[in-house]
Amino acid sequence: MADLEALIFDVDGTLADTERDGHRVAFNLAFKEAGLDWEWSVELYGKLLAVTGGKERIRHYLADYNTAFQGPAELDQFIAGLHAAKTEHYTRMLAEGMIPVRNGVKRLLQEAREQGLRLAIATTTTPANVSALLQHSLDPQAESWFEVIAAGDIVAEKKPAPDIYIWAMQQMKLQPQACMAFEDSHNGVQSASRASIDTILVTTNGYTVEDDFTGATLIIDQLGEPDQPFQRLNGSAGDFSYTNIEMLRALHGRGVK
Ligand code: XBP
Ligand code: MG
Repeated sequence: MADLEALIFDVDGTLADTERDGHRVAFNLAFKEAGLDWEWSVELYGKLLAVTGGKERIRHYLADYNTAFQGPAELDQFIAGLHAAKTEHYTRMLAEGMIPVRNGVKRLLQEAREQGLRLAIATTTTPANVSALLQHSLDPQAESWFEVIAAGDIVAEKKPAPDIYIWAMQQMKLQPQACMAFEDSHNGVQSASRASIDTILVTTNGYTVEDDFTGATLIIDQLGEPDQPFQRLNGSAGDFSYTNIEMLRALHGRGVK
């Protein structure tokens, strides 16, 4: 096995629990502002998450859940406009400090930096959302911690396609064997796995806990902290009770029994 050289992180659901009280709320604000009576409930949004990408998700909603809606002739433009408004709301919410990063995220990233591991992001969300989250929820300088930020429409096919992970690894000139991926969802695990990354750590959240994580190495409920152990849902974490770099190196080399 090649040495572990880089950690590649998903954003939504992984770095922060952004979907239910972040993206969903921002979509609804954008709909209301546009004079639409669409309201994505917590439950409906869970179903819509099957499709990644905000613009793609709106299109999916119209095709499968709101077929009566008579859209304008320029539907792409209409959806892009709604989505741009949603991004404005979402980034404002982040700037107001409404969404913290998940347990263990900041500590693990700091440890990784101290130990010379390379860091990247591979996400479906819009680049402006990543910048706002890193800056406001993690650290004002956090964007500079990541060598590559692969996001949104930079690739044609979003997760579960492998394109975004492949793009990130190409930018870093790294083979998948030297990388480890951090994900929270079925679509994310599929994407990393189809990009040939075979060490995938999943931290679940309310929307994804029932997902099929075939291809993941270890599934836990959170990265955890020394005083807040993770709960292991599948796979082996050995004697580790919170995620640190030592655990990641062991997982990568399959040293955890
Ligand atoms: C995240 C997404 C994104 C966000 C919304 O998936 O699918 O679409 O839900 O962001 P992942 P945008 O965590 O697998 O990257 O509206 O900017 O697309
Ligand atoms: Mg995710």
